[in-house]
Amino acid sequence: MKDTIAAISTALGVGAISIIRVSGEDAIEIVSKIWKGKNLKDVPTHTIHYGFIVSQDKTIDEVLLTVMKSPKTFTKEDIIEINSHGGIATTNRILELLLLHGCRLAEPGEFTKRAFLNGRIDLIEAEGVMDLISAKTEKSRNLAINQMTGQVSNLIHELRNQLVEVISNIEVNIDYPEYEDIEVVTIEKIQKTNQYLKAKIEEILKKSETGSLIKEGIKTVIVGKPNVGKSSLLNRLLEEEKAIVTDIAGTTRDIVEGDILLDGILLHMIDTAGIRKTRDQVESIGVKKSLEWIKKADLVLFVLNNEEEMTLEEEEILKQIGDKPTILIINKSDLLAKLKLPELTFPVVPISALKNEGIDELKEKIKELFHLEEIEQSDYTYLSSARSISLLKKCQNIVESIEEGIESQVPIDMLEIDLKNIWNLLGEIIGETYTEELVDEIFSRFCLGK
Ligand SMILES: Nc1nc2c(ncn2[C@@H]2O[C@H](COP(=O)(O)OP(=O)(O)O)[C@@H](O)[C@H]2O)c(=O)[nH]1
Ligand SMILES: [Mg+2]
Repeated sequence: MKDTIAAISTALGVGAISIIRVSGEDAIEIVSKIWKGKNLKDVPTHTIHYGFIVSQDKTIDEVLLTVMKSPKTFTKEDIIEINSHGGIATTNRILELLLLHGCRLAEPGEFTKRAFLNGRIDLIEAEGVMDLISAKTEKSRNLAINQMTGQVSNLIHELRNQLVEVISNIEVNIDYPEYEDIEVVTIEKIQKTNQYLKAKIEEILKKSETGSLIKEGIKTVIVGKPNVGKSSLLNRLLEEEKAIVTDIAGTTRDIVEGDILLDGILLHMIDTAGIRKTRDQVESIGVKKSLEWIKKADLVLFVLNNEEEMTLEEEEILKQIGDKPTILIINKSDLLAKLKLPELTFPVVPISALKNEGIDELKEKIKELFHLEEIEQSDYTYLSSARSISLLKKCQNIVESIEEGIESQVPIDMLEIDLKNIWNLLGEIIGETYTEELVDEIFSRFCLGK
């Protein structure tokens, strides 16, 4: 980790300002080689300076330079940020000069990775940084900022604090086995802590579903046979002419996608019609393909045509949807009804995409299905990464086995092993213990320069 790294931290393109970031032991020394202005070694930390980036006495750019000296910096290393003029040529030239004088090009997320490895932030907070950058909605921004600033980590710390207490109690018990009543007291303590863990973990996991919803949005597929009005519906939902509506069956060729916000939650919609490629398949609904899409979705909008009877393909798909959240949309309700619905448990919403009727009712039904109105405005402390959720689920399993263990009078030192396992798994969530592969995997998903 001795390398001094450099990267462009702003989006590369034409813009007023670019920021090139340098971090590492030699940051000040390397930047000094291409800098004309105050001596950077002498300036106080966290100060900003006016000067020039130069190469062999030629001026490359007029810049402002921020000097942040170790250890109170994002990476805990010396950091210099060069605010240059924007634009591809200048920005790249400055980066090039830095690399020429001894910097290494940073890997994606390497600044944040150093912040983590140097103990400045934990793994949940690092994931929060990434989520904040990729947040598309106000709700997901809220979620990310709470994660980044440690509120979510605190949930884990609280659980661990309870564990420490009971584990140390067991240690005492093992050290002084001659006090018989200590054993009874210890079992009681374990039981109490375990009940606490059980309730808390359950609560966090339940809330985490909301967290994923806020973070990932609802992936929605619009399925149905050609000409039922899928593209028309998507247009209505998007309130723009994005999907091309046509009265020749199956002529929508492209996968048409679009996002809308429902109560601040992103609904990402895909008109699956574009997946049918060959002309002779036009009349078929593509049972297999549709089911593949349905499998990947969080929500299925199944569109039927009010003025036609159901086809075998449609019945087949409905049979196989299972418990996937689904809304049956009876479109063309402005026309004479010929459709006969079999007994079904799915909610049904009649609409007319043509006349723009029933669209609000559909939105309401979606909100109801995902309990969107129940998402609390004030509390955005949710565990939201798949990684941490799966670790917490492992904790939940162990908690259950401890519960059984107490009942079947398993020796205390066996219970202690389980408690310590929970402690370790919780440690993995915040990144107290980690493998190199995991860390590489997490940070490789970051942007360059972050
Ligand atoms: N009468 C009526 N026609 C509709 C309605 N929705 C769509 N259509 C018409 O049905 C045809 C097929 O619509 P389209 O959205 O392209 O269907 P898709 O093949 O499922 O994407 C077009 O001519 C639309 O104008 C509706 O609610 N009522
Ligand atoms: Mg279409």
